[in-house]
Amino acid sequence: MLRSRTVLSHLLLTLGALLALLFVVPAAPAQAATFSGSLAQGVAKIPTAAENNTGYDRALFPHWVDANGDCQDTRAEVLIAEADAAVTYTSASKCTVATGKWFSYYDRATWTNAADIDIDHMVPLAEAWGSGARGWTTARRQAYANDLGDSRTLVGVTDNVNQAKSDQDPATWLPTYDKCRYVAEWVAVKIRWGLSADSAEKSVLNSLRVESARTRSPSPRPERRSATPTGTPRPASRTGRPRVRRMWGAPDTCGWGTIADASGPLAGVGTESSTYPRNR
Ligand SMILES: [Ca+2]
Ligand SMILES: [Ca+2]
Ligand SMILES: [Ca+2]
Repeated sequence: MLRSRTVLSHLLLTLGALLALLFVVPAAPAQAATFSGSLAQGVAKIPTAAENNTGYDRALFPHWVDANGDCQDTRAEVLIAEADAAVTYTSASKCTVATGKWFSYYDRATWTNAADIDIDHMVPLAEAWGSGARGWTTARRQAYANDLGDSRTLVGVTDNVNQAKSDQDPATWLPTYDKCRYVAEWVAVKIRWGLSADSAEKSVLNSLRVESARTRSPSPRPERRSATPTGTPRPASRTGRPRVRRMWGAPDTCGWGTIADASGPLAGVGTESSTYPRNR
């Protein structure tokens, strides 16, 4: 009797376990860490919200920091990563970059003196503040301002072009060249950091996306010789692949590719330049 009761309770327990397995609620999938898609999908993914820049102060975004403690700050790390030729340093300690070779895609200018290159926050700090960063911790704002985790967030460009751009978004400022690439990278950064776009900005992003889809022939514009101070052609890419210059109006190059969401561990902090994806 005792034995059969034990067997029965065993059976009931087993049955219960099986039922529990059948009805177990699967854990909610973790939020997607990466995204990819067309520019149209990217633009649609950005929430529309009024931009409020009240209270913005550049000091709220600590930069340039030296997150990995090798004495090279974020500016130096980007200069080293984006250089098309070996860099030299201002001293034997190799903390500060002196010379190299950099191509500024906004104006298609090439520079060899690091002092002529500014590291542009693709989505300016004030723009980020007004598009969601006002609610972040200082640590997150520092991660944003020093993001070495995605080559699109920080871009080495001609210093006076960066100063002309200042805090503007695409509604009021676009580079002379490669607008398609610029807008795709702008969208990528906004998605990566979960930032919103104001309605004027959204309508420009949408109009550019329509324009890029409508244009069928991505015929390159002739280059201005004067735009390249050194007068030398750009070298072949280090990977051996031909350089693809993303043109305004080229529908196949307006996608925003794969974007890693920066909502997880603070992106880019401590990333060494050797792993920093090159911004070409
Ligand atoms: Ca460093
Ligand atoms: Ca804006
Ligand atoms: Ca370094």
